[in-house]
Amino acid sequence: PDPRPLLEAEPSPLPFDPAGTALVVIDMQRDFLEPGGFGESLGNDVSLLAAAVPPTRALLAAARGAGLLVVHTREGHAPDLSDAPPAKLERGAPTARIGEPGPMGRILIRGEPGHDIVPELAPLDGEPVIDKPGKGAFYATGLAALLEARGIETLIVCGVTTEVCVHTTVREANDRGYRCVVVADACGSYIPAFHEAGLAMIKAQGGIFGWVSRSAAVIAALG
Ligand code: TIU
Repeated sequence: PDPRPLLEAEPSPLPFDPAGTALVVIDMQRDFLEPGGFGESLGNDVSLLAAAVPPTRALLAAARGAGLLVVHTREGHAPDLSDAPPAKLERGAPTARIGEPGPMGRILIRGEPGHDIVPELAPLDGEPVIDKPGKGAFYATGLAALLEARGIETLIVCGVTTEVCVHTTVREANDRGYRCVVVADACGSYIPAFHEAGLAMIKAQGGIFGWVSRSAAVIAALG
């Protein structure tokens, strides 16, 4: 029999090997979570994302305690916008555009306060932070090389937003051969119906893109 412990998940439990698993925390940035940032500038109620913070804190503590690789991502662009395609820049109302000034600095620009990860979930020294110009964490980043070098085969994925950057990253990862377990209560969306649908899509059809679990189940498997 398989000696590995099982992680409770849908559509099925999966064998869990901490040495080959990374926690990937997607875009828990002030621009998305705090009033005055990019998310709010798009007309969103940013308080909807706050519920994901405590479960993510708990996941981080458990993953660090178990010695898992912890990877953080941030969506953003170089100050000269050279890594932002026109098709991305031209969208949004004039005040909501990437690179425009906002209350937390230029919107989604590296080095600006709004681009930072929220203080409650700050990366520890030595934890990789992947800066990404796209919605997915693999496009135009060093994530694939980093995971390969560490022998990672399973990703525990959480963050914001469920149907945008979490989904895109999970789809990219699934095609690259990673088992992806999305932590439902540690994800969030400005659009609750999209959060629910996003999770349902991942685990449908026998887990077509991956698995869906809860922070308590992941923490139990790590304990
Ligand atoms: N990180 C992420 O999901 N970026 C977005 O722009 N999400 C939205 O839902 N707008």
